[in-house]
Formats: sequence, structure tokens, C-alpha cells
Amino acid sequence: MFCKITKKKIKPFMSFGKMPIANGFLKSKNFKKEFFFNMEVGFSKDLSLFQLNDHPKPKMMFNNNYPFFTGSSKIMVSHFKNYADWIKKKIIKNKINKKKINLIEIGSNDGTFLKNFKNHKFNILGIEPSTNVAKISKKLKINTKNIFFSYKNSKKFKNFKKKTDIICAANVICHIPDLIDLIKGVDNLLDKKGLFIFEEPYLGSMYKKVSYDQIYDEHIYMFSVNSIKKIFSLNGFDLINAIPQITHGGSMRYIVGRKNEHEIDKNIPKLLLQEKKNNIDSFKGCIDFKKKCENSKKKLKKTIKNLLAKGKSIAGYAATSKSTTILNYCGINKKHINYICDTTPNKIGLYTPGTHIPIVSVDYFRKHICDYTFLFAWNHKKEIFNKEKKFLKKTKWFAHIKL
Ligand code: JHZ
Repeated sequence: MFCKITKKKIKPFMSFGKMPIANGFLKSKNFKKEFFFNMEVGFSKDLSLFQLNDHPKPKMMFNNNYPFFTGSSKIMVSHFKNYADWIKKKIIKNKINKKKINLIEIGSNDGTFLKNFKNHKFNILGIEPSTNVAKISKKLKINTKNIFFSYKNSKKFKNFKKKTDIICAANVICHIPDLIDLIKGVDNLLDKKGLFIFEEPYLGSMYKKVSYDQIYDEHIYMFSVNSIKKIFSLNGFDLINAIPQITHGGSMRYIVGRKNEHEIDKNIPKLLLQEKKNNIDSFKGCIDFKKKCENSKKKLKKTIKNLLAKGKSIAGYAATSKSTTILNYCGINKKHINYICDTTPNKIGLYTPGTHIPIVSVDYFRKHICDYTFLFAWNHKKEIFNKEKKFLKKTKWFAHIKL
């Protein structure tokens, strides 16, 4: 395999086996036509960059049927409101006299984040390649372009050329294979003093929790502070701050600006040192992680086998993208799990990718409680347990990681 940035040869250090499209929930008539790819991961030592070897073409993942809606979690909706408030207070304070602030979101999904900027002070632009989710954002009267973000497409936004104060993204930059092209696009749009701010699942949190389910087709990279610093500094930008977030089981908010235009926060050397201590910046971290994943798989398979041998029934809660990795990697399918419930209307009535477990409504879960429930949206535990108060004691909740 080759590093997607340096193009140098690297050796994959782990394979998760054949994987379908993580969000490719499907009808039974399409079982035979399913697409699979070999999900291997490698680590570029030069950039300290954790990455997938192969991945499906972006259009196979982001199209007119994208079934993930940012607004599906109330806690995430309030996280994005806080993120927007933070930008308004901390970042925009020095632009107070500016008539209008130009703000772009890459991967704006259903507009959950951008709707917080719908007022006279902002010129906003959402860029979203999945047509169905972009439609929701357009309905909210958010200026949304239904295209992939790229350098070529960035030239279409003439009013924003070198004039954008803030470019934001959340859980999107790791989905973009050509990061150099992305940076060229950002460079084309960003003002001299502008900031590029993005949040992504954090490699350090994934290692710590052994939450290997963060790895799937859409997540081409798992970033660390070190890798982001290196990639951007090679391309004319400084990483000026990084702020840990609790979302999605541990994320990092990165703040990037043009080289030598901003002061670098003290957080950066602190986080880099922490990453060094915890082997997040080296190949050793990968090998430790691999061993932990293999043990976690063995343990989960054994737990499920024992439960079924005792005649216990098992349900799943939330058909997340992450669940596709757990189910396919551990060989768990409809013989082991009766159903997975989910709140997303577009997923209900379909089957899980590769493992073909039926997806049902949450109402069905409440009426057909199983002895055990696998919480696939472990990152939304607080929100879900709050919703399912009445059912907390009626089933035993578990996951592949400690809940
Ligand atoms: P959730 C998605 O991953 C995809 P997923 C994407 N690639 C990404 O990076 C992350 O988000 C950020 C259901 N649910 O948020 C709804 C309930 O059923 O962990 C959704 O189907 N009940 C862009 O899919 C799924 O969980 C609930 O109360 O792993 C979303 O899972 C809640 C809160 C969610 O993301």
C-alpha cells in the first residue's frame, strides 16, 4: 500500500477482512449484489498518519441515499449549537466591525450546524455531496451546494475567494481521500487571517478505548495532533490549537491558519508530548492496538456464543456506521442478533450491510425486549439511556467496549 499523501510505500499492519459499505443498509433483494472491499490499515511513519489502504469510490458512499443525519442526536444538535456559539464568541470577536462574516461548512449534512449562523451577520455556504441530506438543509433556506468539496469546485465560489473568515467541518475531513487537494481548496477560499476549524474522531481516544469500530470505509484517516500538524505545515499552514471534545467517543477540534499569521497555543506542545508518551505518533501504537482489537474480537465472539448457548436472546440498539465494522469483523449476523432498532426512518425495514440483520423501529425494541442488548451507539449512551429509562433494567446492556 502507498501513503495517500507522501505516495511512499507502507506496509498494512492489520486487516479487518472483507467489509461492505458501512452505511450501505439494504433491501433483501440486493443481498447478492453487495459490494465488499478488503479493509486494511497502515501507518505512514513520516506523517504519523493512520490510514485505510483501499476504500470505495466517494460516490458509492455519499449519494442520494446517505442515511446519516446529523440531527438524529439531540446531544449532537446541542453540541453544534455550542460549537457555533464558541465560534461567535472566541473566534469572531476581533472581526466585530466587519459588515459580514463569510463562513463555509464542508460537509454540511442536514444544516444542523449552519442553521446557528442564519442571521444578518453571516454569509454562509454549505457544501454537501449527498443529495438527500443537502435537500433538508436547502429547505431550511441555508445556501447549500450539492457537490463534493475540491480545489476545482472551490473555484466556483467566487464571492468567497480569499475572503472566507472561517471554514468549518465536523466529521468530514477524514472522509476526504486527497487531503492535498482539500488544502488547496481551503487555500483558495481562506482570507489571509482566516481560520480552518474542524473536528474529527481522535486516534488517541480510539487507541485508549479500543473502539476499532471508528474504522470503516468513510473514515479514510484517523487523525492525531501530530499528523495534522505535519500535513498542514508541509502545505503552508500552521496548526494553531487543538481542543479535545467528548463527542463520538473522543474527538479533537483542530484550528489551522496560514503560516506565521497566528500565535501557536500552548496546548499544541502539550498534546504532542502526550501523544509521544502514549505511542500515538509511532508504529508501536499500531501494533499494540492490533493486539487489543484481536483480543476484543475473541472476547466478544465468546460472550455471544455463551449467551446463545444459554438460550439468551440478543438485540442491537442503533444501526450505526460503526456497527458494520463490529458485525463484519467479528462474524456476527442474523443468527446471533435478532434485530437492531434505530430512529432513522430511512434505515427501518432494511438490513445491515454484509450481515443482514433486520433494522426495526425503537417501538419494536420496546415491545420485543431481548435478554441482552448490544448498544452500537455507545457514544450516545447518555442520550439513549435517558430515553430508555423504563427499559434499562429489562435487558442487560453491553458493547464491545466498556459501557
Ligand atoms: P452515530 C456517522 O457515524 C457517520 P455513526 C459519519 N461517517 C461520521 O463520521 C459520524 O457519524 C460522525 C441512531 N440513533 O451518531 C441514529 C438511535 O437510534 O454514532 C443513527 O442511525 N437513537 C458521518 O452512524 C445512528 O444511531 C438515538 O437516540 O456511527 C447514528 O449513530 C441516537 C442518538 C442515535 O454515528
